[in-house]
Amino acid sequence: MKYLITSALPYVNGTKHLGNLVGSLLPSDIYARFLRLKGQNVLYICATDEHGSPTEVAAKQEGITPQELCDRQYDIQQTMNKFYNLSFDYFGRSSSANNIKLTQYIAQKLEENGFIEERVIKQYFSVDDNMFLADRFIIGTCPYCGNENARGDQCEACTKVLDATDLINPKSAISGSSNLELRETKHLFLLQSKLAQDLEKWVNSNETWPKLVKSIAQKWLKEGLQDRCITRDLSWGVPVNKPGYENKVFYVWFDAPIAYIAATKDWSDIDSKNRDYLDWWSSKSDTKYVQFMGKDNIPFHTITFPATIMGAGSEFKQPDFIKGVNWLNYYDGKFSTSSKRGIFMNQAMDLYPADYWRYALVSCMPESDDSNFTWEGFAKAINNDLADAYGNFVQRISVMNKKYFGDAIPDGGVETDVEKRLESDLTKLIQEYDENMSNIEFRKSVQTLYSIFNLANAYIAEKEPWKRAKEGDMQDVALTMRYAFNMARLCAVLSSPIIPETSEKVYNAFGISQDLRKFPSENIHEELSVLKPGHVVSQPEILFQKILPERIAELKTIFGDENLKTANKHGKELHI
Ligand code: B3M
Ligand code: ZN
Repeated sequence: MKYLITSALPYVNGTKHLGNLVGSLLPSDIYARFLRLKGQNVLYICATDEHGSPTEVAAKQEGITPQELCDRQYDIQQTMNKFYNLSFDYFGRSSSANNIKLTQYIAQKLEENGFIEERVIKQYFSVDDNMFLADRFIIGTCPYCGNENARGDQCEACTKVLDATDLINPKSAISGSSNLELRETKHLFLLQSKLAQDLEKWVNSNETWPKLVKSIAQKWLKEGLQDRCITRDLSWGVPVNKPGYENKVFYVWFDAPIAYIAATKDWSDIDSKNRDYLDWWSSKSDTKYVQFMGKDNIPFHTITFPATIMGAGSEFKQPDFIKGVNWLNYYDGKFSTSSKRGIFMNQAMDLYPADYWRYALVSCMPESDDSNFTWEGFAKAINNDLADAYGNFVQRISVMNKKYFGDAIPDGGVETDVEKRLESDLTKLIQEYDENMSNIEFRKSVQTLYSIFNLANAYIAEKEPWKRAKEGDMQDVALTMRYAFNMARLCAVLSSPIIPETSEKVYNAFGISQDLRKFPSENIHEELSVLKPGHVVSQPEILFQKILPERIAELKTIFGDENLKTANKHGKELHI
């Protein structure tokens, strides 16, 4: 069996915030790294999501072409991917030639199979902007609550879902012009209603999906599947391959998930390694396909994309597991790209190393419910878990060993009950960690990891090598040091999916070669004697710097804090 992993594709509309990182990019990376550590065959794919009216409008506002905007944003995203150590096998673009071809191919299959219908609808055309406006680009007065700035798809004040035609005094959000005309325009509709039964069967057959994911999918099914308009009057997007549709493109949510497949094809096309994307994507392949995303993306991945694949003839894989993540809030208010609230991936880059963010974000990952990012929580994760428990352990044993034995791991000593207990405690914890990681429950995984760090410290505390040294029992000190370094190796290996850069530092300082960087076997006794007497070790740099109270106060002034609570009450994320 092999694993195909995809992360929801980041939009190119502005810089991503930590909520985007925690929702899909980070968990997918951790899972990919964990599986590789276990020796699994993994293909980890992502891409930028480039199409849609927000891109077209943003480019227009900047006076550049959508292509130029996407090129720039792609580079920015790649810089961030590199900084945060996101280990994609391939990071593509939804605007790639392969995606255009594949999207058109799938649309054609849908049509051949009778799942596409042409319908004429009425839509606002902005005469001054010279374009049809997507619902969210129309603002006006909400007919329900009187909010004068309601958007055509939803009123933020009363949260009612709207049609643009519901708005009183509608105007263009782009130019402010109220010179709007309701014009007739024809579009292609995906007949999801015809697929409802098959979809329901498929959703219900997936017994291992997380509750959140299944309940969102079932809610949509229960409300009755609407046929979906899959084309738009825009010029930036995948051209519609049908006469009469020359000025239209496919809707961004139609082509974006297809880009998972197309990016895999891009990857297989890169060199002459004889790869075939269908080895991973064919519905007949032995791939286990796992998707990662924020909760707002769940309907598209459990209903509309699966419907697309089914209607087109089911030649491609459907996901086996969908990891949906709730909202990460910033002091109880939403992170938001559009309202520039919270911490952005590029700001975070300038503040702390990637591993600080990775670890702290997993510690507050909104897995079972929405959760909060606070600077206090961030500092606690770094100070307690990383600096005190892990970093300090690694430093202490290096310093002690140097003092008592020089540059190499010492020989001597006989195992005592303390070592036996360490082995059995560690065996249990590693099993628990393996289980949590395999079940894609990362918050629990990090708690287990912290227990493993603590176990290492407790071992040293119990053995008191400094006392034994004073008493002249250097044999036992040697034994303790040997166990401690082996414990440190295991800490580095086990934590590597979460904090890979730190593991690299420990590997380098302790001379841990590639073949010793694998997930431990069940024989923990053996695992604790991998680094043998005579193995040369050096002292690593300080692994983590503590975050002091003054600094927390400073960060709270820069980024805001709980005062945001009230200000953000209506601050709903704009999902464009
Ligand atoms: N770009 C939404 C998002 O970034 C969207 C995901 C597409 S996945 C095919 O939240
Ligand atoms: Zn309203």
